[in-house]
Amino acid sequence: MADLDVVVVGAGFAGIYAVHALRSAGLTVRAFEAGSGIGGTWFWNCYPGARCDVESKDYSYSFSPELEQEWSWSERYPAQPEVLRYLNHVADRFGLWPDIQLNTRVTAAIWDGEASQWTVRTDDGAERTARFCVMAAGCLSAYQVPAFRGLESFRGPWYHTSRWPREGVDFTGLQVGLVGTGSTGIQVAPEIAEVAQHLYVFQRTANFAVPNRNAPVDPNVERALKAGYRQYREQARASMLGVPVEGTGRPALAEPAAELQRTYMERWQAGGGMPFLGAYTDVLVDRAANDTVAEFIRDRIRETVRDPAVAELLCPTTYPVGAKRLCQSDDYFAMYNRPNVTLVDVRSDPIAEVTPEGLRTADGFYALDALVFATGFDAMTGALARIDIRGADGLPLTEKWAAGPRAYLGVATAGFPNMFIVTGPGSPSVLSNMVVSIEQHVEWIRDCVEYAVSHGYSQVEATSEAEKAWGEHVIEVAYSTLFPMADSWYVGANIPGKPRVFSPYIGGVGTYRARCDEVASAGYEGFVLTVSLADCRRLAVSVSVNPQAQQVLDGRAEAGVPPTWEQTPEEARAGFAPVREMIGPGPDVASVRDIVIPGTAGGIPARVYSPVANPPGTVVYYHGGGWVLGSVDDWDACVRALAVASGCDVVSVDYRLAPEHVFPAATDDAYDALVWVAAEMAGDRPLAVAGDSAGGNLAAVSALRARDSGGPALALQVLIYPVTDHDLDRESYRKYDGREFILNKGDMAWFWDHYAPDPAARSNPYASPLRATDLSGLPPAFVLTAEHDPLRDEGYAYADRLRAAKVPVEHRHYGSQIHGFFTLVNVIDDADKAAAESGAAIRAAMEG
Ligand code: N01
Repeated sequence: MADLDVVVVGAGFAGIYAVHALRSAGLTVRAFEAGSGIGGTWFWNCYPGARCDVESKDYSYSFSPELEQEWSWSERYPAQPEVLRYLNHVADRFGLWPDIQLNTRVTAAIWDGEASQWTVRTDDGAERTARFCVMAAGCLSAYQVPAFRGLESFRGPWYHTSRWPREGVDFTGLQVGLVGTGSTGIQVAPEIAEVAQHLYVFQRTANFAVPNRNAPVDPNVERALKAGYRQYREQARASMLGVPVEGTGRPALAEPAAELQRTYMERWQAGGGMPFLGAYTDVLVDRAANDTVAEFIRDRIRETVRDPAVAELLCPTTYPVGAKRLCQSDDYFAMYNRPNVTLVDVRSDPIAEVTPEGLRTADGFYALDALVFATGFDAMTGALARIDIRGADGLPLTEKWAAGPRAYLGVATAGFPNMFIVTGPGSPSVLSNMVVSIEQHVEWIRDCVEYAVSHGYSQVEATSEAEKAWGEHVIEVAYSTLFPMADSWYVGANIPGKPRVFSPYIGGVGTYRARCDEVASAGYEGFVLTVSLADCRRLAVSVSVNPQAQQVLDGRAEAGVPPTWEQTPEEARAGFAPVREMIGPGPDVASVRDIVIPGTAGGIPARVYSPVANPPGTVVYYHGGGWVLGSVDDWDACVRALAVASGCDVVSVDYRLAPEHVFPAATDDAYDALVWVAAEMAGDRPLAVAGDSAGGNLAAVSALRARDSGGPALALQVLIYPVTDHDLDRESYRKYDGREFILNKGDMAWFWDHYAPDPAARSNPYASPLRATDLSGLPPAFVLTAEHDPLRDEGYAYADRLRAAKVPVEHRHYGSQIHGFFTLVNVIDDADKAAAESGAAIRAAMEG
């Protein structure tokens, strides 16, 4: 049993909210944070001038309306200390501290498939196990210092902005060198210039920057915002960038020049980067449109910086504006008018080495007392690469991502079950307001974990196919824009040797959210949800019976329905009438007709359900009832539901029943019907077999017989809590021995006694397909099991044997359901869900 439900790695904006959200869902959670305080990015980046470039009203949690109302930001763009105060307030307010462990770096996370849990190691030597692992380690937390020759010989102190001493640094009267002119360098430079004797800025690539126009928050504006905060947040969630931005809705290239300049100037005066990039619809997709913005900003730089040569050096020309993060500063360019600031172009005069006294370029030497690196991060993947993460079969994440990160929806990666990444590569993350994206991811992950736990699944894993398709979509969208044209950290270009892959998803926050919601409401499409048998046993202790199923059981108890094994076959068969009445009619199907299939032992009655005119395939269905009970009439409702869900013709077969006709009569009829449907009905369309309980047995056996007899070819076998073996000495039989859960061990013994009175016959693989020596070459399987079902373990065993024989298996386990629930449409909601899931599997197999 795992120590925890969830381990969260990191306690920044993402980790903090993950602790709150998962804990509120009733899960046990622990977050490990390497820092001595919470805040992540906002803890580490405490360099002078650190300030958020998203407005405080947007860069704050929306999950709690009370928090939203009670907190007041002092400035339009919050400075680092204020963001940190806010996050500490959140941790206090929601009592999160007991579940956050500071000063603890996660060093390894190893997946244990047998136990369905992660083993998480930390740098204090401790080890914890958790069923789920949420990586909230940050997109920009693995800082990078360039490998300059001689750095270790430097006599003065050097600093990376992302590991700034908490006590601060006094540069008064010093000669300081600053390497890096990204968002960070642009913020820290004016602060250093203010006190240093001289600041040398070593610039490799000039950066676009627009003003912040930072100011104190006007209380009237704040009041108005808070009065309509909920609607405002909704707009943010549906927006492109996670911030409602008002654009003109027109392309820049269609705009008259004067109007264009007026729009840009208005936005320049108002401050902020997003309104600039969102002003026109074509700015980020058309280079000529982009040039109109670029040239506008270059003109402002030329206007501000007095030395024309310096101004030209500060004008970016090699990439489209916005393709690297658009920087924001009110005083960066003006700083170059100070006499104590020198811009050094290390593109034309590259840095050669650091010496004890300073920094040498190819053509010059700069004596320095201190060096500051604002050289950025191994973004998006660096933080995870620094943890030894190993998924199924011990595969290291770094190996899987050697050619670039791959993650379905940016939230999960195939081969790493139960691991979620908050704002991972393939999600909007760094191209959006991070807080909005973090909240969306955390809530989605919480819902997914809750779904898995409440349905009794112990493993949730993205499929490689879904991951591949999503990755292709991310790239396709990226290459329809100008973003990939810059050598930015978005493509990993800032890290020598890193594969060039555009990581974030640029399709927009609103679009992305809608896709994630669709995936969830389709039962986590693109994910495989399974339960290990070990977990299944463990969960059984805690997973209670579904309330609707319990009502059915209570109803039977009240009516005094005796166990099947105490009845005669005739009595038990008659018992279906009240059940049919309880279920009522199934869904309408366009056409339903009864036929008689010529079998080798005589006519086999069957019913054909045709939901549409041109179905993609045909399914042959075998009802349950222990080979003794049941008929197409008794199974009418659930077969209708399956026909509707699959969109396929379904032929429901009334095979001969025992004890009048013992083994192999039922399987002979089942196989004869299949052969006939293949020849006479299916035409060129694909064919599948399906069945529940004893009908699941007949479906599995028909698939075996089709393989052994050279046909017909099958696209899928749908095995709903199938009987696969006559051994009644399994844990699930022991558990339901004598307990009335629709089916119990005594009932199954009774069924076998009637179906195969000769005990030797029961070991025939056409009676107990689990006993077949070879299951290879069988069609793909969709296996459904229920928790409170004596047949649970043999369903698992068959799915495992099929997998071992390299047969693709999709296994769904209904963790709170009882045997027989599939037939109880209109009574138990999960029956409709199971029909929908089986139907979807059938449709997918038929279509491709
Ligand atoms: O890092 P960066 P950052 N020799 O990678 C230069 C967020 N953020 O920390 O462009 C010489 O952008 C490098 O040069 P080049 C924001 O998302 C937000 O500034 O590679 N120079 C570049 O100039 C941002 O995008 C806020 O040629 C070297 C700089 O170092 C992200 O964090 C504030 C070099 C790195 O720029 C990262 O920003 C701060 C070398 N060997 C950060 N190696 C706000 O919210 C690197 N460089 C306002």
